[in-house]
Amino acid sequence: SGDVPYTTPTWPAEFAERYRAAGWWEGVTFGTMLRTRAGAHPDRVAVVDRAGPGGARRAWTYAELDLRADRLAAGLAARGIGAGDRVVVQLPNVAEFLEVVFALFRLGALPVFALPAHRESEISYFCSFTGAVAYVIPDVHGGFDHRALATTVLARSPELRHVFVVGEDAGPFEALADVPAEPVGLPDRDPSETAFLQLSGGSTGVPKLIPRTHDDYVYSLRGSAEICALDEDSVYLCVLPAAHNFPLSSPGSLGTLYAGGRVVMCPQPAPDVAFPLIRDEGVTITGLVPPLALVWIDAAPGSAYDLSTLDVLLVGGARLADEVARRVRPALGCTLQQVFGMAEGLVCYTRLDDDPETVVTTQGRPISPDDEIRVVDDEDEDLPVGATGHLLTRGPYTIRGYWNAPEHNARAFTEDGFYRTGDLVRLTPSGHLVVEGRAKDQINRGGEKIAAEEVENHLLAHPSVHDANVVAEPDPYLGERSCAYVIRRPGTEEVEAPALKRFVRERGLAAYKVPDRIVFADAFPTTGVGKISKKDLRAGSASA
Ligand code: J2J
Repeated sequence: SGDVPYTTPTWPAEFAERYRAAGWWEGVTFGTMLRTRAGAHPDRVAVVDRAGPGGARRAWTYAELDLRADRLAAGLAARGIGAGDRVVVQLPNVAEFLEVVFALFRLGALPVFALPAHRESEISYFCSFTGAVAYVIPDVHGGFDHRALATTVLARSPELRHVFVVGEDAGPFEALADVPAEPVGLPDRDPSETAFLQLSGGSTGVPKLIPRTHDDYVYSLRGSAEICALDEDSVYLCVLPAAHNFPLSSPGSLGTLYAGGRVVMCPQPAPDVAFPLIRDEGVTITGLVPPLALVWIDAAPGSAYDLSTLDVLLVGGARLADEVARRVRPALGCTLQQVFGMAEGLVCYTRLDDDPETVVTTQGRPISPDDEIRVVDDEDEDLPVGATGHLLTRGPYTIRGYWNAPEHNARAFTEDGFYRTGDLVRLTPSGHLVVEGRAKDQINRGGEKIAAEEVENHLLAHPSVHDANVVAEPDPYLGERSCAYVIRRPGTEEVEAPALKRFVRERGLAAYKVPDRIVFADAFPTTGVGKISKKDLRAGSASA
């Protein structure tokens, strides 16, 4: 219910008209997208997982997924959940992920996409900030009891009324399997309205939420499906956490459904789980972050599993080293497609017919001819082609503002609506982008984004911490890991690194955000104007 007052800038009318006239925005909602596919090929399999009893295979056809979405939408409506309501969805890679999000899309309720790794700190924030009325969880995942987490979150979130559990034992909550009811007639949604809230990698104290519309996201799915050559025979293996923007849309599970293909949910990224699934399900395409690509490259030669159906491996989320890129085809026998994307919008791909050197050395070019790219200096002045600078972008599927964050929007967007990506890039003469670095205060830990300020705030909550700065440092496997430089508070009990890590974890922060390393210092290096220099910290100069 629209009782949370918020201001979210959207595309000015002249841009919306242009994007419609150009045919980018087709006026198709997610609800209609699934319905038309189910009508065209009801008996084709839409989604497969291994989450049946005892890990049994489940396969739902398009007709089944469509009906399940209708039935779940009816059951949720009967519980008072409706258009505009926010629902935090925290599910692992199971078929119900798609059932839930399509049910919410049909209701016009907004999924808020949480990751399975999120804990009390993140989830409570999502619930309170969005005024979420429901929270959807697995019972136990990766040895962690999400029902216990939900109990805590429920106590802290005044608007939260429902917790739905996917799994065998709902505990004190309602089993999602008991919710579905006879379908009720629901009006199709307005394609220009917000369909869901995606998470920003973020560089601020609290994560920002990204409002994506049916029109803009369905266009990015269509563009992605074309560029990745998806069709009804494509089988996409969803390896990364399903809610993340990359496995959701590049081309991801939703792009695969757009193309009428089959989504296979992979419960874990390890080769001994993923490789048998590739063989057994005839997987043709998948997407990985660089550290996982490296693990697969090392495991594939000599592995017992036939991976010959795999045509395309997308790699993105963090910079892929050229040397690793060169090893993809020899090791896995498939075409590498680099992808440089962001949940805020812009997605670049190398094309399947790009020459091999371009595929190995660039992060691709944008989906849309209407994606506007600017590479600028610190004063927002355009740089010549080939020079490295800040990437600004605007286009038919890049947001014009975060959800309910006016102050932050004023900094994160230019006055004329370009999103400041925080990435440092250069353009090649062919129009491909090369990611050279980052200006935002973030750690990219093997594709998982950590906002330094968020972690610093948790460290600062410790009574023995006077000051804290979190920066990236090189890691041979992850690319980057996080290092916290901490100044102890004089006259307090001398806290050590393990206790400080435990403190942060116990505050309910996702494990991947807990600093990999903590270094105690007496002072931080400063810049000429007396600000703390993260650049010098990264270079290792804190005085101890
Ligand atoms: C270097 N940095 C990259 C790449 C993303 C597809 C693929 C990835 C994401 C994603 C996504 C990179 N090389 N190939 O949403 O649809 C860094 C940049 C970028 C940030 C966005 C998709 N690919 N990055 O990673 O919202 O810094 O989206 O701004 O999680 O990841 O992070 P995120």
